[in-house]
Amino acid sequence: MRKDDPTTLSPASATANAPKSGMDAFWMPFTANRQFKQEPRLLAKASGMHFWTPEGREVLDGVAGLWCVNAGHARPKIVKAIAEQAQELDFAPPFNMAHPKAFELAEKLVELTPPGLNKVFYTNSGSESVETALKMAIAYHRVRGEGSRTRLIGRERGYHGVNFGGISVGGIVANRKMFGTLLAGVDHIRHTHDLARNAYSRGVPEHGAELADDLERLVTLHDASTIAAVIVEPVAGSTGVLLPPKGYLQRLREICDKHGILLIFDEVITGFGRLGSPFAATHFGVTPDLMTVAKGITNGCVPMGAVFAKQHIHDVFMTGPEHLIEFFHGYTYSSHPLACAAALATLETYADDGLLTRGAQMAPYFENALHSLKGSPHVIDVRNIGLVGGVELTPRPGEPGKRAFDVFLECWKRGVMIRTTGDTVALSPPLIVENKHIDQLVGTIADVLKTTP
Ligand code: PXG
Ligand code: PLP
Repeated sequence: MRKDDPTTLSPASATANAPKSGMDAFWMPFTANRQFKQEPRLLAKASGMHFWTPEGREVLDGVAGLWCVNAGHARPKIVKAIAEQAQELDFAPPFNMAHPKAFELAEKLVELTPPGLNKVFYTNSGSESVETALKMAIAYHRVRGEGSRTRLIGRERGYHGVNFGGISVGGIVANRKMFGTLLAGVDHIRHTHDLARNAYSRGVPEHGAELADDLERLVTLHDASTIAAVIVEPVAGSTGVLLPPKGYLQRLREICDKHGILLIFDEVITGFGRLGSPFAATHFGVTPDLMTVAKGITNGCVPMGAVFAKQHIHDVFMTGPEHLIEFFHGYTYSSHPLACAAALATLETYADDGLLTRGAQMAPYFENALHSLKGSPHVIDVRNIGLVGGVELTPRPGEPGKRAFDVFLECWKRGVMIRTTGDTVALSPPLIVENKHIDQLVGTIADVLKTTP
């Protein structure tokens, strides 16, 4: 009998407490299902900075839902737009047909993106945006006669969603190891996390721009003529909030230019104001060739994602007979009317409240509050930029992630929702956050750390 053969293991229900009734059928994503179903954490209502449980307990949202509800919950313009759109046009096929709001939204979006990124391809999630961008990159080289450029380069610790392309270029071991051989022809540059040199940096760390030169190593290994694109998160979120060292992204851009490699920024988290600028590309003054977004594009209300492409990438596809499809790719729900309506209202809400730059105003207070956790039990680093924070804890010996998860559970009990990844606490409050919310968020974490073994 093989120990790892699942058919030889006893069913969970025989060994663990049974799930609460009515909770059996739903296999939850990225969740410790058995733990959750014994002690469920349910949300029934949300408004502004808060959730409420079915019992009516108020919970402060320290993570904008899941890095997406940037304007806060239940914003009236967005709610109204979705309701009206459902009445007016519930669905329109996106292939060889369209509806006006898809065009209106694209025009508005490209007013916000860095100059040059002026074509929009719609998807329904960050994961789909990543697959779309990777396919675009490979196809781009092929249509311009460099079909040998098929290799994709990601970065260790990167998160690019959960589909096969995304986990292949991604660098989070747990998301990859269960899923076989993944995509062929992928390699990774080194991650940039360096506690020894950069712990407790405020904003971007001083040391590590030279880590971008790792791309030169891969160019030497594989030859530039085989490489289509490099994809990175400008600020890595999911892996535990890792900021780019000063000058790193500029250097990556230079190396890509030198070798004709496309640079893809995955801005699923950093897009739409998270860093205090509309996009990370704006923030760092580095323009990628392709940029993926999702989450904040609709304030999390309706699933939607998008890929922004430079004009010349789009244009090389626009050859051949005019009646033929130029790019064989798209989703049933690309440019869904409800998503477009939600996104248009979201952009209006961001503009009304100045939210795409409000993070920059709030950042100093947020930074000081977060760094007050230096010296709290278990804390080994604090990282921050705009309205993103990471607080790294020492793992308990032999139990990676458990200490941070216990902090998460205790914060939830005390009315504050945080997010943990490994042993890092990640914070990304809605961009409408006020000082008092920051005090509550950080104060609760500080208290919880004092009593967490
Ligand atoms: N790229 C990046 C950079 C992301 O952060 C995705 C792609 C995938 O998006 P979808 O919409 O397919 O989930 C993401 C999503 C976390 C966490 O705990 C972060 C994400 C998703 C789930 C959990 O930090 N980011
Ligand atoms: N699987 C089947 C059998 C389909 O017919 C389709 C779409 O028509 C898909 C998958 C893809 O679905 P979506 O376009 O929603 O990604």
